[in-house]
Amino acid sequence: MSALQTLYDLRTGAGTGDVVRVVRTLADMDGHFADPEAYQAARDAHNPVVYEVFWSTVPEAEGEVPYCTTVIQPGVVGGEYFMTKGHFHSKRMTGEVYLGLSGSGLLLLMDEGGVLEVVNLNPGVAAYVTPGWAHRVVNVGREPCVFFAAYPGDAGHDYGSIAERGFSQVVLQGPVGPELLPSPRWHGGKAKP
Ligand code: PAN
Ligand code: ZN
Repeated sequence: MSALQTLYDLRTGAGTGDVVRVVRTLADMDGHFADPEAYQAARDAHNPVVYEVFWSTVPEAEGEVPYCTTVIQPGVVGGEYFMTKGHFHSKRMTGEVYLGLSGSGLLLLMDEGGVLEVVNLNPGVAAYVTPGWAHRVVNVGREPCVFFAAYPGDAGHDYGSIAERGFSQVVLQGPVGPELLPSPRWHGGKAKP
């Protein structure tokens, strides 16, 4: 046995030690935002970092429990908040635990039929991702949104169906706060009212 250890800064989410940093910029998120023109303009202008993941080096294998922190920057594209890509687990009946560390996020949970549930992922909130449900976090605050996650090593990440259809609802900046609206890609219409 070799003891893996990571030191996480609980405010910034940055990890050191046995950790791999993965950066997702806007260019890595083609097709994920509801407004293609706004997306292209922001990507071509300055291609900001949307989120980073500080992944443990725990193997992605049965019996293992990989973990990571995710740091989502504040920002919007066409009024839609920065967010993670989101995914189903390839091995559908595997769950996950998220723990909010800093900032304010919305955890979107969606079943295969598009039924959506929302959890406020604030600091201290341990949110359970039920097996079979896709999951995405949206940063609805003005500071980076930071959370910790741990999941079964054989879960696998299925990004394909989300890249194809997205989630059934999008989270847009409204006059008094975040608003959930039907996604144009699920419902064949416009996201903006
Ligand atoms: C998380 C996510 C992490 C990044 O560790 O992988 O927050 O989000 P995306 O994977 O959607 O880009 C997790 O849910 N792992 O299973
Ligand atoms: Zn997951």
